[in-house]
Amino acid sequence: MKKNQSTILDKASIFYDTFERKAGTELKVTHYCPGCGHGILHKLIAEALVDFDVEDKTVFLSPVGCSVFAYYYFQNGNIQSAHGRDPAVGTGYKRANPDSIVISYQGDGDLASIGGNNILQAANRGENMTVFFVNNATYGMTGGQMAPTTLIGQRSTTTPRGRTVENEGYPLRMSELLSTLEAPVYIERVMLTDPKNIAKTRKAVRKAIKNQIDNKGFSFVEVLSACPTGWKKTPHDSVNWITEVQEQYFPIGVKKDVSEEREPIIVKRITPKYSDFHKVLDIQSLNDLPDVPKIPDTKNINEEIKIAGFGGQGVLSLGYVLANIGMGHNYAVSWLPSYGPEMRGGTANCSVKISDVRIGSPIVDNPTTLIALTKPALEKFENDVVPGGNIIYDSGLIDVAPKRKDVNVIPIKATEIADKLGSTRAANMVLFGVYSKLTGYLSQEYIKWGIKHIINKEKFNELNMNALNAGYEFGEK
Ligand SMILES: Cc1ncc(C[n+]2csc(CCOP(=O)(O)OP(=O)(O)O)c2C)c(N)n1
Ligand code: SF4
Repeated sequence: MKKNQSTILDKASIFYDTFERKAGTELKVTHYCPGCGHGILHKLIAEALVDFDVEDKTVFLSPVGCSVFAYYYFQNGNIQSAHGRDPAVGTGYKRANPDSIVISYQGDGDLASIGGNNILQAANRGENMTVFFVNNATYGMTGGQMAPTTLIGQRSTTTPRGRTVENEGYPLRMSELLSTLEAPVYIERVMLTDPKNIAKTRKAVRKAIKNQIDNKGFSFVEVLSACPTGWKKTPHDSVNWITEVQEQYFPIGVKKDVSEEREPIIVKRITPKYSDFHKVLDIQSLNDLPDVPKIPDTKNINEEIKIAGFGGQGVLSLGYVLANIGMGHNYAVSWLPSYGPEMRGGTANCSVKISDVRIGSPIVDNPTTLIALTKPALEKFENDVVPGGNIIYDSGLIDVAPKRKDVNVIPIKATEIADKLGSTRAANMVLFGVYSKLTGYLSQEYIKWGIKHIINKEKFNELNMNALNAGYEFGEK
């Protein structure tokens, strides 16, 4: 990236040379209306990022609103969040990448309305990020509806006769509200009206970014910004309206500043090896137990298992036991339960992944093995199984066979077998036995040992072992 300094009257190098907003076009101008404040604020932020030399580690969070297209202009990292969710997305990004610079750029609809709680919680946690809050007293993008910052008496498409206290309440002063919180470091309101105030905005922008570079915590700059289109005014009249009307209710100035006295918060990123996760989290690993059996070498596997049935059939616990035993074999695993609000009897399923490589997402869309314990479960997931995959189903409970011809279909009367062994509840262990025999990558010795320790209920041991053996022997046949 070419470097230039903002003192040179040139476009900051963090901006793309041309903007390809529409395929095949190479525009030199932004999409903002004449007189809109967004463009000026973009420029001030861009220049600060270049001058601080942090453009390569900056992530700009675009909101839903007129500035949604910021990613066409800034050539640093970009994330497009759902409406109002920048503070939550920024929190996640910053915590995973403490050395990055996170810029949350939000309109008043985005920040103070739909995302009101998001910003409040992020500010209250003191996330080390910089928030630019564009207060243009309207929803610009959607055509001028009332925003939480729309002034009393101000007309909008949803308050055609003007906002009233009786109907819509008072406009929200976000800077004042947030400055009552302990955690934020710096909160200032500025306005983009004239060179003097733009210079003040420039200073505030820099300070808010510098605070983040210095790990001081949460900084927030509210910018009174013109929306001539939404306000149905000329650019000139819009600027006058800010100083004559808007600023009366939203006075500019520093609302809170403890940047000098606040000690930097240095977050150390910990990246333990998989095998050390339990130590970091201070939980005991199954494999720390003294009698742990020999663990076979890991193989190249990528198992995606969906186990589905009703609550009470042991669907979730089968997945849980399976994932733990996979983890004991040193595989990366995930277990994602999904169930209705009922304690028993509602639909329940879980997704389990067991892999020799890192797992990006716990969601199983296309299982390599489906274990179905009810007819609705089989019908729901049958078509999702990968070609060549397995469908193991309880044929005592499900009276229709799967229609798929391109998968291995294994019917077993698991519940009936478990009943004969002493309890319906061991049906899940029968199915585990079939699965383990069929796939063959888990050690039987370890499975038996693991089940005892994971379930940890002495009185079920014998039943579970018998059920597991029954399934295993069935699988052999
Ligand atoms: C979940 C969701 N709800 C509603 C919308 C519609 N929507 C798009 S932009 C917007 C308001 C944007 O206003 P503001 O945040 O003030 O930004 P401005 O356009 O004024 O810069 C709304 C409600 C949406 N895109 N997504
Ligand atoms: S509608 Fe308003 S906020 Fe949106 S680009 Fe136009 S002037 Fe700017």
